[in-house]
Amino acid sequence: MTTWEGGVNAGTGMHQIQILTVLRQSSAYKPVLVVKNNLNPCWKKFCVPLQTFCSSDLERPLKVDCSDHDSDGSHDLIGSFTTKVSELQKAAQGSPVGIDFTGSNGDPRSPNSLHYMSPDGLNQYLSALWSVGQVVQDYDTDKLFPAFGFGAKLPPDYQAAHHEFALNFNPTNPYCQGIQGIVEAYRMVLPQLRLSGPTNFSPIINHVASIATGAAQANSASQYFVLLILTDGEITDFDQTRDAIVRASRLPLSIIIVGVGPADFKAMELLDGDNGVLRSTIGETVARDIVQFVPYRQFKDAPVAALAQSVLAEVPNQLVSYFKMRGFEPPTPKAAPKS
Ligand SMILES: [Ca+2]
Ligand SMILES: [Ca+2]
Ligand SMILES: [Mg+2]
Repeated sequence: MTTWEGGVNAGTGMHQIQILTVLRQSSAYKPVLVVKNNLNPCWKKFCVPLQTFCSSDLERPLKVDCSDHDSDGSHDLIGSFTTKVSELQKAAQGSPVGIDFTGSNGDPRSPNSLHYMSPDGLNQYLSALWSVGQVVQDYDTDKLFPAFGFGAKLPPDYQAAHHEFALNFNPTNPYCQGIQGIVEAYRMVLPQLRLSGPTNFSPIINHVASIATGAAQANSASQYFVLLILTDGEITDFDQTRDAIVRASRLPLSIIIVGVGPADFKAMELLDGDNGVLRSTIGETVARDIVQFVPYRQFKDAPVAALAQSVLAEVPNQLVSYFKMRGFEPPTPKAAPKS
């Protein structure tokens, strides 16, 4: 609401100012947030059912007005903007998670599969997701994670493999509540999937990159995305993936790749770029390193702190390098109120 400060007749002390925010629903205005007698309002969170908010249409244009409230009803418009729920969802994007459901992981019904569910309700993917997810979750404020699978054929027709499907089978709202929510979605859909191939990373990277592009164009330093990919590491589209990473290296984005199982992770180490700068297929180098690779098997029986250290070994520096590249001050954590 940057328009607010310049627009309001602030500081005259002539009258008490009320700020009224309204949302337009069809032709009717309905005040949803009111902050009284405050020139520097802090809006409270509010909940409205999607049906009321936008008739459950995520693409429906919404107009948000901010007005100075006058008791005679002639509210003065201070500023406004239009948006839609799909945009708001992007703005609120948590850390996206991608899970590898390709055939190289083994048939989930076979005990050799990385997706084989043991009688205690766990498998290698879930163990890795739980452990790494706890680490990442602590850094996410709203704990809403859009979760995707890739490389499986889906019901009802089981035709082509999908390279990015909502893990909860709800493409309009792929968000899961916490790591627990991702685990629940995983358990629900796993028996319905047919593992397939090829093993493509680039579609999900490009999707998250497009969201990060939108955030970067907003020209504010407030948003940074961390894409978490869990995979057995046997990538098919290595060239498209490195091209996607080189393109994404100018965006507010980091990628943490967690290697599940015992596979050869050479390709993942190349993407990580610790032993040599990653280049695109035409030889362009990354603008900055945005990938961290974590071989989960090395941390399976280690203390959580060791895993956390590895998972977060590079992200803080990657974040700082982004803000430096853009000439922004990195966001500093709010100081705790002095007691
Ligand atoms: Ca790296
Ligand atoms: Ca690394
Ligand atoms: Mg595979």
